[in-house]
Amino acid sequence: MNRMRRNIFSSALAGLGAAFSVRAQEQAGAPVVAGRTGYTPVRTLNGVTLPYELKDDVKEFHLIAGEFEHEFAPGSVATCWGYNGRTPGPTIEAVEGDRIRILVTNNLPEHTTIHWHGILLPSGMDGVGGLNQPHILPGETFAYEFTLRQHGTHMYHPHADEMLQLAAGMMGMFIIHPKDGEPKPIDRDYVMLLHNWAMHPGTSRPDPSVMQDFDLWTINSKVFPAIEFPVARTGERVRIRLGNLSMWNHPVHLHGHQFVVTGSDGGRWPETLWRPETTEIVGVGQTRDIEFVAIPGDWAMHCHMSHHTMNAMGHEVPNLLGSDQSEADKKIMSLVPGYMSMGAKGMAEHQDHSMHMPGPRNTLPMMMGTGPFGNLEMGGMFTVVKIRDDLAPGDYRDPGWYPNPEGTVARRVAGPAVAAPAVDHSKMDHSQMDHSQMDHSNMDHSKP
Ligand SMILES: [Cu+2]
Repeated sequence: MNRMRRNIFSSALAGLGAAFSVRAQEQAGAPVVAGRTGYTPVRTLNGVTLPYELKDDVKEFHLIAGEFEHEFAPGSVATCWGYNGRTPGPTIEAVEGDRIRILVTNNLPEHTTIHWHGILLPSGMDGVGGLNQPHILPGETFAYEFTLRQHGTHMYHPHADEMLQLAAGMMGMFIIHPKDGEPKPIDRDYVMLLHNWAMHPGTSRPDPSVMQDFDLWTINSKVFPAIEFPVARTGERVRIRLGNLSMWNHPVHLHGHQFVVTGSDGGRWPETLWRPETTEIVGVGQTRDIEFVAIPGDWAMHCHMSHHTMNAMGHEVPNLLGSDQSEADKKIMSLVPGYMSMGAKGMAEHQDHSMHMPGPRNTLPMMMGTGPFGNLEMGGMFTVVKIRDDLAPGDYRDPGWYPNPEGTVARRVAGPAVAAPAVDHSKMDHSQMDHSQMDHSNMDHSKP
Protein backbone atom coordinates (compact mmCIF):
# COMPACT_ATOMS: atom_id res chain seq x y z
CA MET A 1 0.00 0.00 0.00
CA ASN A 2 1.59 3.28 -1.00
CA ARG A 3 1.71 6.29 1.26
CA MET A 4 -1.13 8.20 -0.39
CA ARG A 5 -3.47 5.25 -0.32
CA ARG A 6 -2.65 4.62 3.31
CA ASN A 7 -3.46 8.25 4.17
CA ILE A 8 -6.77 8.13 2.34
CA PHE A 9 -7.58 4.85 4.03
CA SER A 10 -6.74 6.08 7.52
CA SER A 11 -8.58 9.39 7.09
CA ALA A 12 -11.62 7.50 5.82
CA LEU A 13 -11.43 5.28 8.89
CA ALA A 14 -11.07 8.30 11.17
CA GLY A 15 -14.05 9.84 9.39
CA LEU A 16 -16.12 6.74 9.91
CA GLY A 17 -15.12 6.68 13.55
CA ALA A 18 -16.03 10.33 14.09
CA ALA A 19 -19.35 9.98 12.30
CA PHE A 20 -20.11 6.83 14.24
CA SER A 21 -19.25 8.30 17.62
CA VAL A 22 -21.39 11.38 16.94
CA ARG A 23 -24.30 9.16 16.02
CA ALA A 24 -23.70 6.98 19.06
CA GLN A 25 -23.73 10.09 21.26
CA GLU A 26 -26.96 11.28 19.70
CA GLN A 27 -28.61 7.96 20.37
CA ALA A 28 -27.33 7.53 23.88
CA GLY A 29 -27.76 11.20 24.77
CA ALA A 30 -24.79 10.62 27.05
CA PRO A 31 -22.06 13.15 27.71
CA VAL A 32 -18.56 12.40 26.49
CA VAL A 33 -15.76 12.96 28.98
CA ALA A 34 -14.31 16.38 28.30
CA GLY A 35 -10.60 16.85 27.79
CA ARG A 36 -8.02 17.25 25.08
CA THR A 37 -9.47 14.51 22.93
CA GLY A 38 -13.16 15.20 23.19
CA TYR A 39 -15.87 17.54 24.35
CA THR A 40 -19.22 17.42 26.08
CA PRO A 41 -21.82 17.83 23.31
CA VAL A 42 -24.15 20.76 23.86
CA ARG A 43 -27.80 20.18 24.57
CA THR A 44 -30.29 22.50 22.90
CA LEU A 45 -33.42 22.39 25.08
CA ASN A 46 -36.48 21.66 22.92
CA GLY A 47 -34.10 21.50 19.97
CA VAL A 48 -31.57 19.36 18.15
CA THR A 49 -27.95 19.34 17.06
CA LEU A 50 -27.42 19.26 13.28
CA PRO A 51 -25.86 15.96 12.12
CA TYR A 52 -23.04 16.09 9.60
CA GLU A 53 -21.39 13.80 7.11
CA LEU A 54 -17.61 13.67 6.88
CA LYS A 55 -16.54 14.03 3.24
CA ASP A 56 -12.77 14.08 2.60
CA ASP A 57 -12.09 15.60 6.01
CA VAL A 58 -14.78 18.24 5.53
CA LYS A 59 -17.78 18.19 7.90
CA GLU A 60 -20.77 18.73 5.65
CA PHE A 61 -24.00 20.10 7.15
CA HIS A 62 -27.32 20.84 5.44
CA LEU A 63 -29.75 23.58 6.43
CA ILE A 64 -33.08 23.92 4.62
CA ALA A 65 -34.82 27.26 5.06
CA GLY A 66 -38.59 26.95 5.00
CA GLU A 67 -42.01 27.57 6.51
CA PHE A 68 -43.76 25.34 9.06
CA GLU A 69 -46.12 25.36 12.03
CA HIS A 70 -44.45 25.99 15.38
CA GLU A 71 -45.93 25.61 18.86
CA PHE A 72 -44.77 28.11 21.51
CA ALA A 73 -46.71 26.16 24.17
CA PRO A 74 -49.91 24.12 23.90
CA GLY A 75 -52.56 26.64 22.86
CA SER A 76 -50.37 28.82 20.64
CA VAL A 77 -49.31 27.66 17.19
CA ALA A 78 -47.91 29.96 14.51
CA THR A 79 -46.71 29.78 10.94
CA CYS A 80 -42.99 30.45 11.33
CA TRP A 81 -39.85 30.41 9.22
CA GLY A 82 -36.70 28.57 10.22
CA TYR A 83 -34.39 25.74 9.27
CA ASN A 84 -35.08 22.03 8.85
CA GLY A 85 -38.65 22.59 10.02
CA ARG A 86 -37.82 24.19 13.34
CA THR A 87 -37.07 27.44 15.14
CA PRO A 88 -34.46 27.93 16.31
CA GLY A 89 -32.76 25.97 13.55
CA PRO A 90 -30.63 22.98 14.59
CA THR A 91 -27.52 23.86 16.58
CA ILE A 92 -24.33 23.52 14.54
CA GLU A 93 -21.56 22.01 16.66
CA ALA A 94 -17.94 21.62 15.56
CA VAL A 95 -14.36 21.89 16.79
CA GLU A 96 -11.77 24.62 16.25
CA GLY A 97 -9.67 23.63 13.25
CA ASP A 98 -12.48 21.78 11.47
CA ARG A 99 -13.06 22.42 7.79
CA ILE A 100 -16.83 22.74 7.35
CA ARG A 101 -19.22 22.98 4.43
CA ILE A 102 -22.80 24.11 5.02
CA LEU A 103 -25.29 23.58 2.21
CA VAL A 104 -28.20 25.99 2.43
CA THR A 105 -31.34 25.20 0.46
CA ASN A 106 -33.99 27.89 0.17
CA ASN A 107 -37.59 26.64 0.31
CA LEU A 108 -38.96 30.07 1.27
CA PRO A 109 -41.15 32.18 -1.03
CA GLU A 110 -38.42 34.86 -1.09
CA HIS A 111 -34.63 34.99 -1.29
CA THR A 112 -32.40 34.55 1.74
CA THR A 113 -28.78 34.13 2.88
CA ILE A 114 -27.08 32.99 6.07
CA HIS A 115 -24.67 35.13 8.03
CA TRP A 116 -22.36 33.24 10.41
CA HIS A 117 -22.53 35.71 13.28
CA GLY A 118 -19.17 36.30 14.96
CA ILE A 119 -17.27 33.73 12.96
CA LEU A 120 -13.88 34.50 11.38
CA LEU A 121 -14.08 33.59 7.70
CA PRO A 122 -13.33 34.83 4.17
CA SER A 123 -15.37 37.93 3.29
CA GLY A 124 -17.23 36.06 0.54
CA MET A 125 -18.59 33.55 3.10
CA ASP A 126 -20.01 36.19 5.46
CA GLY A 127 -23.52 35.93 4.05
CA VAL A 128 -24.64 39.54 3.62
CA GLY A 129 -26.85 39.39 0.54
CA GLY A 130 -25.78 41.85 -2.13
CA LEU A 131 -22.47 42.59 -0.37
CA ASN A 132 -20.72 39.25 0.00
CA GLN A 133 -22.76 37.05 -2.33
CA PRO A 134 -25.80 36.99 -4.58
CA HIS A 135 -29.02 36.18 -2.70
CA ILE A 136 -30.09 32.53 -2.54
CA LEU A 137 -33.26 32.48 -4.62
CA PRO A 138 -36.21 30.20 -3.86
CA GLY A 139 -35.30 26.67 -4.95
CA GLU A 140 -31.53 27.31 -4.98
CA THR A 141 -28.86 25.65 -2.81
CA PHE A 142 -25.66 27.51 -1.90
CA ALA A 143 -22.52 26.07 -0.31
CA TYR A 144 -20.63 27.94 2.41
CA GLU A 145 -17.21 26.48 3.16
CA PHE A 146 -14.52 27.65 5.57
CA THR A 147 -12.12 26.51 8.28
CA LEU A 148 -12.96 27.25 11.90
CA ARG A 149 -10.14 29.36 13.34
CA GLN A 150 -11.65 30.08 16.77
CA HIS A 151 -13.86 28.62 19.49
CA GLY A 152 -16.86 30.06 21.29
CA THR A 153 -20.63 30.53 21.31
CA HIS A 154 -21.89 31.89 18.02
CA MET A 155 -25.14 32.27 16.10
CA TYR A 156 -26.42 32.16 12.53
CA HIS A 157 -29.23 34.11 10.88
CA PRO A 158 -30.23 35.54 7.48
CA HIS A 159 -28.74 38.80 6.23
CA ALA A 160 -31.51 39.25 3.67
CA ASP A 161 -34.87 40.85 4.50
CA GLU A 162 -33.59 40.53 8.06
CA MET A 163 -36.35 42.34 9.87
CA LEU A 164 -38.97 39.95 8.53
CA GLN A 165 -36.92 36.77 8.46
CA LEU A 166 -35.66 37.13 12.04
CA ALA A 167 -39.14 38.10 13.26
CA ALA A 168 -40.45 34.90 11.67
CA GLY A 169 -37.96 32.75 13.58
CA MET A 170 -34.91 32.27 11.32
CA MET A 171 -31.94 31.83 13.63
CA GLY A 172 -29.77 29.22 15.27
CA MET A 173 -26.69 28.65 17.44
CA PHE A 174 -23.23 27.72 16.17
CA ILE A 175 -20.99 26.22 18.85
CA ILE A 176 -17.26 25.74 18.30
CA HIS A 177 -15.37 23.74 20.93
CA PRO A 178 -11.72 24.58 21.63
CA LYS A 179 -9.31 22.14 19.97
CA ASP A 180 -7.31 21.73 23.19
CA GLY A 181 -10.29 20.92 25.41
CA GLU A 182 -11.53 22.84 28.44
CA PRO A 183 -9.43 24.03 31.39
CA LYS A 184 -12.29 22.98 33.68
CA PRO A 185 -14.25 20.05 32.20
CA ILE A 186 -17.93 20.80 31.58
CA ASP A 187 -20.45 18.14 32.64
CA ARG A 188 -23.56 19.69 31.05
CA ASP A 189 -23.50 22.28 28.31
CA TYR A 190 -26.86 23.93 27.51
CA VAL A 191 -27.77 26.20 24.62
CA MET A 192 -30.47 28.87 24.93
CA LEU A 193 -31.36 31.31 22.17
CA LEU A 194 -33.51 34.24 23.30
CA HIS A 195 -36.10 35.75 21.01
CA ASN A 196 -39.29 37.83 20.95
CA TRP A 197 -42.39 37.54 18.83
CA ALA A 198 -45.29 39.82 17.96
CA MET A 199 -48.12 37.30 17.94
CA HIS A 200 -51.13 39.59 18.20
CA PRO A 201 -54.01 37.95 20.10
CA GLY A 202 -56.06 35.76 17.80
CA THR A 203 -53.49 35.72 14.96
CA SER A 204 -51.19 32.97 13.76
CA ARG A 205 -48.27 34.72 12.04
CA PRO A 206 -45.58 36.79 13.79
CA ASP A 207 -45.87 40.50 12.85
CA PRO A 208 -42.46 41.74 11.62
CA SER A 209 -43.36 45.45 11.84
CA VAL A 210 -43.46 45.52 15.65
CA MET A 211 -40.44 47.22 17.20
CA GLN A 212 -41.06 47.10 20.96
CA ASP A 213 -44.40 45.68 22.07
CA PHE A 214 -43.82 41.97 21.66
CA ASP A 215 -46.27 39.38 22.97
CA LEU A 216 -44.07 36.34 23.41
CA TRP A 217 -40.59 36.14 24.92
CA THR A 218 -38.96 32.82 24.27
CA ILE A 219 -36.06 30.54 25.16
CA ASN A 220 -35.38 28.36 22.10
CA SER A 221 -38.72 29.59 20.70
CA LYS A 222 -40.72 28.18 23.66
CA VAL A 223 -42.46 29.94 26.55
CA PHE A 224 -42.65 28.71 30.13
CA PRO A 225 -43.77 26.06 31.05
CA ALA A 226 -43.21 24.49 27.61
CA ILE A 227 -39.43 25.09 27.88
CA GLU A 228 -37.61 21.87 28.87
CA PHE A 229 -36.06 22.18 32.32
CA PRO A 230 -32.26 22.29 32.42
CA VAL A 231 -31.20 19.59 34.93
CA ALA A 232 -27.92 18.72 36.63
CA ARG A 233 -26.52 16.59 39.40
CA THR A 234 -25.24 18.28 42.55
CA GLY A 235 -21.61 19.32 42.11
CA GLU A 236 -21.57 19.07 38.32
CA ARG A 237 -20.06 21.94 36.34
CA VAL A 238 -22.83 23.38 34.18
CA ARG A 239 -22.42 25.82 31.32
CA ILE A 240 -25.34 27.68 29.81
CA ARG A 241 -24.62 29.38 26.50
CA LEU A 242 -27.03 32.27 25.95
CA GLY A 243 -27.55 33.97 22.61
CA ASN A 244 -29.85 36.91 21.90
CA LEU A 245 -31.33 37.57 18.46
CA SER A 246 -34.41 39.33 19.82
CA MET A 247 -34.97 43.10 19.69
CA TRP A 248 -34.45 43.65 23.45
CA ASN A 249 -31.61 43.16 25.89
CA HIS A 250 -32.24 40.46 28.48
CA PRO A 251 -30.77 40.53 31.99
CA VAL A 252 -30.77 36.80 32.68
CA HIS A 253 -30.94 35.98 36.38
CA LEU A 254 -30.20 32.61 38.00
CA HIS A 255 -31.33 31.94 41.55
CA GLY A 256 -29.34 30.11 44.22
CA HIS A 257 -25.91 30.43 42.60
CA GLN A 258 -23.15 32.86 41.85
CA PHE A 259 -22.26 31.91 38.33
CA VAL A 260 -19.13 32.97 36.48
CA VAL A 261 -19.32 34.63 33.07
CA THR A 262 -16.66 32.73 31.14
CA GLY A 263 -17.06 33.47 27.47
CA SER A 264 -18.97 34.81 24.49
CA ASP A 265 -18.59 34.90 20.73
CA GLY A 266 -15.14 36.21 21.55
CA GLY A 267 -14.40 32.64 22.63
CA ARG A 268 -13.70 31.27 26.05
CA TRP A 269 -12.26 34.18 28.01
CA PRO A 270 -8.96 33.85 29.90
CA GLU A 271 -9.75 33.02 33.54
CA THR A 272 -8.49 36.45 34.63
CA LEU A 273 -11.50 37.97 32.82
CA TRP A 274 -14.11 35.69 34.39
CA ARG A 275 -16.41 37.50 36.80
CA PRO A 276 -18.95 36.28 39.34
CA GLU A 277 -22.53 37.50 38.82
CA THR A 278 -26.10 36.46 39.49
CA THR A 279 -27.56 38.45 36.58
CA GLU A 280 -25.92 38.91 33.22
CA ILE A 281 -27.24 41.14 30.46
CA VAL A 282 -27.26 39.43 27.11
CA GLY A 283 -27.49 42.32 24.68
CA VAL A 284 -29.09 42.17 21.25
CA GLY A 285 -26.70 40.32 18.94
CA GLN A 286 -24.53 39.13 21.86
CA THR A 287 -23.76 35.75 23.35
CA ARG A 288 -22.68 34.99 26.92
CA ASP A 289 -21.50 31.77 28.56
CA ILE A 290 -22.25 31.32 32.24
CA GLU A 291 -20.85 28.49 34.37
CA PHE A 292 -21.59 27.25 37.86
CA VAL A 293 -21.15 24.28 40.13
CA ALA A 294 -24.64 22.88 40.70
CA ILE A 295 -26.30 23.35 44.11
CA PRO A 296 -29.32 21.11 44.86
CA GLY A 297 -32.80 22.64 44.53
CA ASP A 298 -35.32 24.06 42.09
CA TRP A 299 -33.83 27.36 40.98
CA ALA A 300 -35.71 29.90 38.87
CA MET A 301 -33.83 31.20 35.86
CA HIS A 302 -35.43 34.04 33.95
CA CYS A 303 -35.09 37.36 32.24
CA HIS A 304 -35.37 40.10 34.87
CA MET A 305 -37.48 42.39 32.67
CA SER A 306 -40.81 41.52 34.35
CA HIS A 307 -42.80 41.91 31.14
CA HIS A 308 -40.53 39.33 29.52
CA THR A 309 -41.81 36.66 31.90
CA MET A 310 -45.40 37.29 30.77
CA ASN A 311 -47.23 36.19 27.65
CA ALA A 312 -49.64 38.24 25.57
CA MET A 313 -51.09 41.15 27.52
CA GLY A 314 -52.44 44.61 26.79
CA HIS A 315 -49.91 47.35 27.58
CA GLU A 316 -52.12 50.34 26.74
CA VAL A 317 -54.53 49.76 29.63
CA PRO A 318 -55.53 52.24 32.33
CA ASN A 319 -54.16 51.39 35.77
CA LEU A 320 -57.16 50.29 37.83
CA LEU A 321 -55.18 48.95 40.74
CA GLY A 322 -57.12 49.66 43.93
CA SER A 323 -60.50 50.32 42.27
CA ASP A 324 -63.53 48.02 42.38
CA GLN A 325 -64.38 47.11 38.79
CA SER A 326 -66.90 44.36 39.39
CA GLU A 327 -69.93 46.35 38.19
CA ALA A 328 -68.14 47.63 35.08
CA ASP A 329 -66.77 44.15 34.39
CA LYS A 330 -70.28 42.72 34.51
CA LYS A 331 -71.52 45.20 31.91
CA ILE A 332 -68.53 44.78 29.60
CA MET A 333 -68.71 40.99 29.87
CA SER A 334 -72.26 41.04 28.58
CA LEU A 335 -70.91 42.72 25.42
CA VAL A 336 -67.49 41.00 25.20
CA PRO A 337 -67.57 37.42 26.46
CA GLY A 338 -64.33 36.49 28.17
CA TYR A 339 -63.41 40.13 28.95
CA MET A 340 -61.16 40.57 31.95
CA SER A 341 -60.02 43.90 33.31
CA MET A 342 -56.71 44.55 35.01
CA GLY A 343 -56.90 43.26 38.56
CA ALA A 344 -58.14 45.51 41.35
CA LYS A 345 -55.91 43.81 43.92
CA GLY A 346 -53.13 42.89 41.52
CA MET A 347 -52.76 40.76 38.44
CA ALA A 348 -52.10 37.40 40.08
CA GLU A 349 -55.81 36.59 39.94
CA HIS A 350 -55.54 36.43 36.14
CA GLN A 351 -53.93 33.00 36.23
CA ASP A 352 -56.89 31.57 38.19
CA HIS A 353 -59.28 33.08 35.64
CA SER A 354 -57.37 31.72 32.67
CA MET A 355 -58.41 28.23 33.80
CA HIS A 356 -62.04 28.92 33.06
CA MET A 357 -62.13 32.03 30.89
CA PRO A 358 -60.88 31.58 27.34
CA GLY A 359 -58.97 34.42 25.70
CA PRO A 360 -58.88 35.08 21.96
CA ARG A 361 -58.24 32.09 19.68
CA ASN A 362 -54.62 30.81 19.54
CA THR A 363 -53.49 33.10 22.38
CA LEU A 364 -51.77 31.96 25.54
CA PRO A 365 -52.82 33.31 28.92
CA MET A 366 -50.57 36.01 30.34
CA MET A 367 -49.39 33.69 33.14
CA MET A 368 -49.04 29.94 33.13
CA GLY A 369 -47.50 27.05 34.99
CA THR A 370 -48.09 25.59 38.41
CA GLY A 371 -45.52 24.45 40.92
CA PRO A 372 -45.73 22.30 44.04
CA PHE A 373 -47.10 25.25 46.04
CA GLY A 374 -49.53 26.80 43.53
CA ASN A 375 -49.59 29.04 40.48
CA LEU A 376 -46.20 30.22 39.25
CA GLU A 377 -47.72 33.33 37.62
CA MET A 378 -45.12 33.34 34.86
CA GLY A 379 -44.84 32.87 31.15
CA GLY A 380 -42.25 33.80 28.57
CA MET A 381 -38.54 33.73 29.40
CA PHE A 382 -38.70 31.71 32.60
CA THR A 383 -37.54 28.24 33.43
CA VAL A 384 -36.41 26.18 36.42
CA VAL A 385 -32.92 24.71 36.77
CA LYS A 386 -33.48 21.43 38.61
CA ILE A 387 -30.49 20.09 40.50
CA ARG A 388 -30.60 16.75 42.32
CA ASP A 389 -28.10 14.62 44.27
CA ASP A 390 -29.12 11.37 42.61
CA LEU A 391 -29.25 12.27 38.92
CA ALA A 392 -27.23 9.85 36.77
CA PRO A 393 -24.63 11.37 34.42
CA GLY A 394 -26.25 12.10 31.09
CA ASP A 395 -29.79 11.82 32.45
CA TYR A 396 -31.72 14.84 31.16
CA ARG A 397 -35.20 13.76 32.27
CA ASP A 398 -37.38 16.05 34.40
CA PRO A 399 -36.88 14.82 37.99
CA GLY A 400 -40.13 16.46 39.21
CA TRP A 401 -40.24 19.08 41.97
CA TYR A 402 -37.52 19.38 44.60
CA PRO A 403 -38.12 17.40 47.79
CA ASN A 404 -37.10 20.13 50.23
CA PRO A 405 -35.34 18.76 53.32
CA GLU A 406 -37.51 19.12 56.41
CA GLY A 407 -37.44 22.56 57.99
CA THR A 408 -36.05 24.32 54.91
CA VAL A 409 -39.26 25.77 53.43
CA ALA A 410 -40.58 29.23 54.32
CA ARG A 411 -43.67 28.77 56.52
CA ARG A 412 -46.70 30.68 57.74
CA VAL A 413 -46.21 31.98 61.27
CA ALA A 414 -49.22 34.35 61.55
CA GLY A 415 -52.38 35.29 59.72
CA PRO A 416 -55.29 33.26 58.42
CA ALA A 417 -54.58 29.56 57.83
CA VAL A 418 -56.30 29.73 54.44
CA ALA A 419 -55.56 32.68 52.16
CA ALA A 420 -58.57 34.84 51.36
CA PRO A 421 -59.89 34.25 47.84
CA ALA A 422 -58.29 36.73 45.47
CA VAL A 423 -61.57 37.52 43.74
CA ASP A 424 -65.23 37.53 44.64
CA HIS A 425 -66.69 35.30 41.94
CA SER A 426 -70.24 35.68 43.22
CA LYS A 427 -70.64 38.99 41.41
CA MET A 428 -69.44 37.65 38.08
CA ASP A 429 -71.87 36.82 35.34
CA HIS A 430 -70.62 33.56 33.86
CA SER A 431 -73.67 33.08 31.68
CA GLN A 432 -72.03 34.90 28.77
CA MET A 433 -68.90 32.79 28.75
CA ASP A 434 -68.18 30.65 25.72
CA HIS A 435 -67.26 27.24 27.07
CA SER A 436 -67.32 25.52 23.71
CA GLN A 437 -63.70 26.32 22.85
CA MET A 438 -62.25 25.54 26.25
CA ASP A 439 -59.85 22.70 26.89
CA HIS A 440 -60.92 21.23 30.22
CA SER A 441 -58.44 18.38 30.13
CA ASN A 442 -55.78 20.28 32.05
CA MET A 443 -58.05 21.72 34.73
CA ASP A 444 -57.04 21.10 38.30
CA HIS A 445 -60.17 19.87 40.05
CA SER A 446 -58.43 19.30 43.36
CA LYS A 447 -59.06 22.88 44.45
CA PRO A 448 -62.50 24.28 45.25
CU1 LIG B 1 -35.87 40.04 28.74
